[in-house]
Amino acid sequence: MKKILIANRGEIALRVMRACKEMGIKTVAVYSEADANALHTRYADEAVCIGPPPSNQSYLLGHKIIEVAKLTGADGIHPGYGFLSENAEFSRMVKQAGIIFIGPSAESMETMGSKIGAKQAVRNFGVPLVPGIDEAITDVNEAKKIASSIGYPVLIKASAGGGGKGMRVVNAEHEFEEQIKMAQNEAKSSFGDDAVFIEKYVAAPRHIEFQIMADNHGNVVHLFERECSIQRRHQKLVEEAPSSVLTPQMREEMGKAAVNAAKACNYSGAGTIEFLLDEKLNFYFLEMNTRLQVEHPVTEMITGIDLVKEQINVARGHKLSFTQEDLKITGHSIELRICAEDPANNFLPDIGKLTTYKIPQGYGVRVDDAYEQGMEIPIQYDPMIAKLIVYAATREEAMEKMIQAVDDYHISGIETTLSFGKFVMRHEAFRSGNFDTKFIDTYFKPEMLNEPLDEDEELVAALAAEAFWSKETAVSATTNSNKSFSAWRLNRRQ
Ligand code: MV4
Repeated sequence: MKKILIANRGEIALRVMRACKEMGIKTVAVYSEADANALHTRYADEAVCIGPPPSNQSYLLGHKIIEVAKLTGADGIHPGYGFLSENAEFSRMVKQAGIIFIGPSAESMETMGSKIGAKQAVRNFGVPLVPGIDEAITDVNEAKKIASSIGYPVLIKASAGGGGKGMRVVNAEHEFEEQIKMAQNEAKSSFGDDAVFIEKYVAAPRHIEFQIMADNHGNVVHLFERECSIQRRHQKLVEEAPSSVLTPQMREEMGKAAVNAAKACNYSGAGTIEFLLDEKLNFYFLEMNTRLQVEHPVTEMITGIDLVKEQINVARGHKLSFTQEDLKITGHSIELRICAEDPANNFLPDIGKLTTYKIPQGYGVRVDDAYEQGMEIPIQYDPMIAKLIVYAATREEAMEKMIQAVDDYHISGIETTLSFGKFVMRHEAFRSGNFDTKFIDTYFKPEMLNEPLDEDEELVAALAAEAFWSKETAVSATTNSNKSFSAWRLNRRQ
């Protein structure tokens, strides 16, 4: 493979391009009109506009992307995450065009894309499942009997659902029949597939996922776990590796189950097996993601493996460059997703112009981003603007490093989740490792973001406020004057 088209944008496009450049592989960027000046467009060796800003008129147009790959002579396509990264039809089209799709086969994607299909595939491979039914419900009375046998509350899930969509908790038998019918209707209208199944509801689970790498020579390894329980409405905000609750024995057991789940679908490339961990530390298979994930850097930091380079080498037919025995956890890594969202305003998107954008630096500080000072955050795409990743010898040091890196990250012009990251790092529940997927609902309130200012900060805030208000007064008194007063001059006692 001598030239790769990156069918994505933002930080992941740059991330993949950097790996390509280090490998001496040429890169092709595709971009929408909204990304004409984007960094990934400038960083690639070649860049081709594929349409107007809406994703369904640009980054989701598989046939157009393949056409650009042919025109530029790209012999590989890397889909990144999101967009077409788990689209089996696209990976087939790429293969039919004689181009290498850097990812798993269409068959693996399809097996794991259906929650019922994924459970049926892994259940005979020693992968523990949540007690429930692994078939689409056709007979409500039969399902009701099984729900009673596993015990309420139960969870109704849409097989084609994902990210929490299409889930309903049923607390008692008398609700069951109506909830099943509503779940089937909702699944039909949302996903075009009314297949639903039930599972025992695992209250307040932790979300632990295992990174998998598989080559086309029968080698399948896990690269340990990531803790992803700090989520808001199924959107991860803070991830770390390793988890603070896994014992070496649990890690070995879950790692084996993850490898077996990958083998169950003849997996190739980078993938992630998601587990639920209940309060008794029992783990259950949740689903498999057949793509490189946003949070892959924390795994890279504790293993020293460049996952994108491994993906490319697997796609070009190489064996994995390491065995399971070669892999060790060294240190601890934490990632904070920096999103253009206002945590003080229910995390609502807050896009705009980056009037200030200065990233932190230093030993063990990594920023995967895609913006420069002065750039506008386009409204059409995901509000994540960067990932702040820190690495240190211990979890305690990594938390302190994250706090310092957040303080050294200067963004103005938009609100971001930086302050939320600091709130998490300083919270006792997180610091002690005693948290689950309900952390934000349980502990976070917007007023907690206004950390008390220290004395100097108080003074500066007071001076700035006086400068502002006295300027207001001065301007109203000298509306005809076109003199510009510096804030300090305005600040002089009148
Ligand atoms: C569950 C569950 C409790 N019990 N399944 C959420 C999204 C989808 N990936 C599966 N999810 C869940 N499935 C059973 N049987 C709780 C969740 C869940 C969750 C899981 C992982 C991370 C965050 C979550 C937030 C809410 C609910």
